[in-house]
Amino acid sequence: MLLIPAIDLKDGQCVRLRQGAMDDATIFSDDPVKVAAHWRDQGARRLHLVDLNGAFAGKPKNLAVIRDILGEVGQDMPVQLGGGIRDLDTIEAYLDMGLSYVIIGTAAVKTPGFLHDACDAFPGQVIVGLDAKDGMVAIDGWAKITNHNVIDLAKRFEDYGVNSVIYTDIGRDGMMTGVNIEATVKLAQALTIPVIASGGLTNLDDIRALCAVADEGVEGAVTGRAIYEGSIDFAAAQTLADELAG
Ligand code: AMZ
Repeated sequence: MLLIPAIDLKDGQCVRLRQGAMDDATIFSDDPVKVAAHWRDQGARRLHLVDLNGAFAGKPKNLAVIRDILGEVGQDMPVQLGGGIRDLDTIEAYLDMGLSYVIIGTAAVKTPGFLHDACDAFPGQVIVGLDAKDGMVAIDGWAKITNHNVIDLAKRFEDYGVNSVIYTDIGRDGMMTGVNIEATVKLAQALTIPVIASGGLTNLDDIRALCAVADEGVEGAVTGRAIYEGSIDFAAAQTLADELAG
């Protein structure tokens, strides 16, 4: 079980939102490069980046700091990034900068042909981000809820050759109310590709619950507020996950 620390970028700073609301941001650091190095030093084996301004704008908005983060840690661990990725040139530019995986959310829903092309052009490097409220997929920085069901969409995308799906329960994101294990497992069971859980991870009980369903196809979990507020010690949590897997 891969525990993936998140750095959500808003105006160049490392923040956490609650349920995706931009006007409810807690600033954790104005030096995201230092934060990335910290998680590397804590033993992270992958890093999750979100360009929040980019997700709302539909194009990259935190390029300078993303470039700096990749320069600092891109050689040490794979980095995945989502937010505002809508065309092949942007993907290519990010991968050239040292990014390992792109996360595509809105564009996967609005222009599935683009997702298909991206999977063909960059095999193994495209992750789909499906962010859902009550099982329905949200787009455009979660400002819009579509009438697409998560499982139906994910099943369509797995045939394109996407690497994995990151499933975020928006209602739990940043709320410290626990991971939605049931919905995550249901999705993983419906798919042949791995699912990464996101949203709500709070304490070691979440880690234990996730490890118990790893065999269903739950490959990892993104953690944000818990590691910044200290309800989880990142290194201890990854160690526990490794012990439970071993
Ligand atoms: O918190 C939010 N409002 C938010 C967020 N964290 N909105 C989008 N995102 C993330 C998704 C995914 O990783 O979880 O941005 C990525 C998708 O971006 P896009 O631009 O492809 O929909």
